[in-house]
Amino acid sequence: MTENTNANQNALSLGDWQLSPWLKRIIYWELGIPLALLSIGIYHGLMQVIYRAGVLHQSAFAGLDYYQGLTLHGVINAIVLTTFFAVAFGHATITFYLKREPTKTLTLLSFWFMVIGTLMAAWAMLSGKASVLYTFYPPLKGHPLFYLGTALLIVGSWFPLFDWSRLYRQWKRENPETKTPLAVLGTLVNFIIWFVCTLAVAYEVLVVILPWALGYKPTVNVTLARTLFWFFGHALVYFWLLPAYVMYYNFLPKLAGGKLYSDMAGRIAAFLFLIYSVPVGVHHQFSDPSITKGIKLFQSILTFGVTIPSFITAFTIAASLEYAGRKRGAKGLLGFFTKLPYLDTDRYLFAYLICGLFLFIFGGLTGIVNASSELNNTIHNSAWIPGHFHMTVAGPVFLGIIGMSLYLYQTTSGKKLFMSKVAVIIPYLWVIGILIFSTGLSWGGLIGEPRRTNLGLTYLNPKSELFTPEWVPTTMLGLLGGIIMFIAGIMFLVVFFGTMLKKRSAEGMLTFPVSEALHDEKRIPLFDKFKPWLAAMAVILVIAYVPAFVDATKNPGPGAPRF
Ligand code: HAS
Ligand code: CU
Repeated sequence: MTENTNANQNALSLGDWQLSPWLKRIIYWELGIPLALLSIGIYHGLMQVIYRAGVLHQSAFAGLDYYQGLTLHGVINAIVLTTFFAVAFGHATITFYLKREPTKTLTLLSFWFMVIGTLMAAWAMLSGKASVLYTFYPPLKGHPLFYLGTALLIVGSWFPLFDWSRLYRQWKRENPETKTPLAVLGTLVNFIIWFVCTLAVAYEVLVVILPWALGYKPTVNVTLARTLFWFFGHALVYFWLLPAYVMYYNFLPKLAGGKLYSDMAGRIAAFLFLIYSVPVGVHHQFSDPSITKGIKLFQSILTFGVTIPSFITAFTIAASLEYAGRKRGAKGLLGFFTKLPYLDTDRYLFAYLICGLFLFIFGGLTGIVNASSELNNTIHNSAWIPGHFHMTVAGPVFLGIIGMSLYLYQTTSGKKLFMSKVAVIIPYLWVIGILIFSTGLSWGGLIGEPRRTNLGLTYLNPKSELFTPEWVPTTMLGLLGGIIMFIAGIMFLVVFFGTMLKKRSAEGMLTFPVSEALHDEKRIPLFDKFKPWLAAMAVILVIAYVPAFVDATKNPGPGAPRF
C-alpha cells in the first residue's frame, strides 16, 4: 500500500485494486492482440532494412511488395499497438487512481469497434489492396475497407474518454479540494488531444477520401487531405508519447528509489501539451506549395512551443533521478547515474523507462532540426525522418508500451516473469539497435538517401547506372541496427507470451509504483481545471488552422490522378 500524505489537500489513498474479472480480461486482450500483431510488424521492419540494403529482393519472402510491407509495419506498430495500449493503460490508471471502474457496456463496445476496425484494415493491407502507408493520404488510394477500418478503430478509442470523464467528475465532486492525480490528468489530457485531432482525420477519411475511393468522385483535393491528415498526424505523436510521460512522472522516480522532483512541473507540462499539440501539423508541410509562408512560420514557432513541456520533463526527471541516486549514496556531479537500478530484475520496468528517456534525448534534438524550416529543406522526405522517429516512437513510446504491458500483465495476473534476466536486458539491446539503425538513417538522410524507397536493387548495385556508393555504409548500418532490434523484439515476445503461459503464483492485483512528490506544491486551481486550458487550446487552434484550411481549399493544386 502506497500513501501520499504530504499535504492534507493532496492526500490520496492509493492501495492496490482488485480488478473485476471482465475488466481484467478486456485489458489483457487489449494488450495481447496488438502484441501478437507486433510479430508481423517487426517482421516487416526486418524486411525493410534487408530490402533497403539491397541484400534481398522484396519478393524473396512471402511475396509481399515493399510498400505493402511498409504499410503493415507502420499501421501495426504505430497505430494499432499504440491505440490499443493507450486505451488499456488508461483503463488501468483511471481505475487505480480514482478507485472506480469504467462501465462494462462502453468498454466492450470500444473494444469491439477497435477489433473489428483492425480486422477490416488488416484484410485490406494483407490482400495488397491498401498499400497506402501509415499516413494514407492521397494520391495513394486504398480499398474503402481500409479507411472504414481505421475510422472504426479510432471511434472505438473515443468511448473510454466519455466514460473516464464521468468517473473523474464524480470523483471531483467528492474530492473538490484534492489535487487531481497527475496520472489521471495526463490520461485525460491525452485523450482530449486525441479526440480533437481525430475529428480532422475522421472528416478526411469519411468526407474527402471515401467518396473518391468508392468511385463517386473523380478526383480529390490532395492539399486539403494532407492538411487534415497532419492536423491529426502531429498530435498523434503526442498521443503516443503521453502514456510514456505518465510513466516517467508517476512511476520512474519511485522505481529509481526516489521521489518526483516537482508535481507542479508535471501539471504544467500536461496542460502545455493540451494547448500546443495540435496547432503545429503544418511543420510536416513546409514543402507543400499551397500553404502560405506566414502560416508555416507561425506553426514553426508553435512547434518550438511544444518542445517546452519536453524540456520541463527532461529537467524534472533528471532532478528526480539525481535525488534517487544521491539517496542511494551517489557522490559528485554526475555520480548519481551510476547508482540507478539498471539491471534490477525486480524493477525491470525501470530499465524500459530509462532506455526510452535516453533515446528521447536524440529523438528530441532531431525533432528540433526538423522544425527549423530552413533545415527542414535538407532533410524532408529523406532517410533522416525515420531516423528521427525511431528515436521517438520506437524509443520512449515503444519501450514504455512493451515494458508497461509486461508489468500490467505480470502484476495483475500474479505470475512470475518468464526469463526475468532476459526481460531486463531487452531494452538495452533495443537501444543499441536503434542507435546504430538511426545513425545509419540520419547520416544517409543528410547525403540524400530517400525514405520510403526500395532503393537496394538499383542504387546499391555496382552494376546499375544509378549506383550510389555513399549509401552503402548508411544502409548497412540500418541493416545491422535493424537486425539487433528484430532480435530484441522477438525476445520480448518470448518473455511476454512465456509469462502468459506460466502458472499463477500469487493473487494478482492492480498496483503501480507510485512516486511521492519531493515538492508537492499546494493545489493551484488553475492547474487543476480543464476549462481555461481548453479555451486557450480552441483559440490557438483557430488562429493556426483556419487560414491553413482556407489556403488548402482555395488552392487545391493539381488534384489526384485517376488510378
Ligand atoms: Fe517528430 C516528423 C518535429 C517529437 C514522431 N516525427 C515526425 C514523424 C514522426 C514523428 C513519426 O518539425 C514522421 C512523420 C511522417 O511519416 O512523415 N518531433 C518534432 C519536434 C518534436 C518531435 C519539434 N516526433 C516527436 C515525437 C514523436 C515524433 C515525440 C513520436 C512519439 N517531427 C518534427 C517535424 C517533423 C517530424 C518538423 C516533420 C519532418 C518532415 O519534414 O517530414 C519535439 O516534441 C521534441 C521535443 C523533445 C525534447 C527532448 C526532451 C528530452 C527528454 C529526455 C531526457 C532524458 C533524461 C534521461 C532525463 C526537447 C525528455 C537521461 C538518462 C540517461 C541514462 C542519460
Ligand atoms: Cu510533427
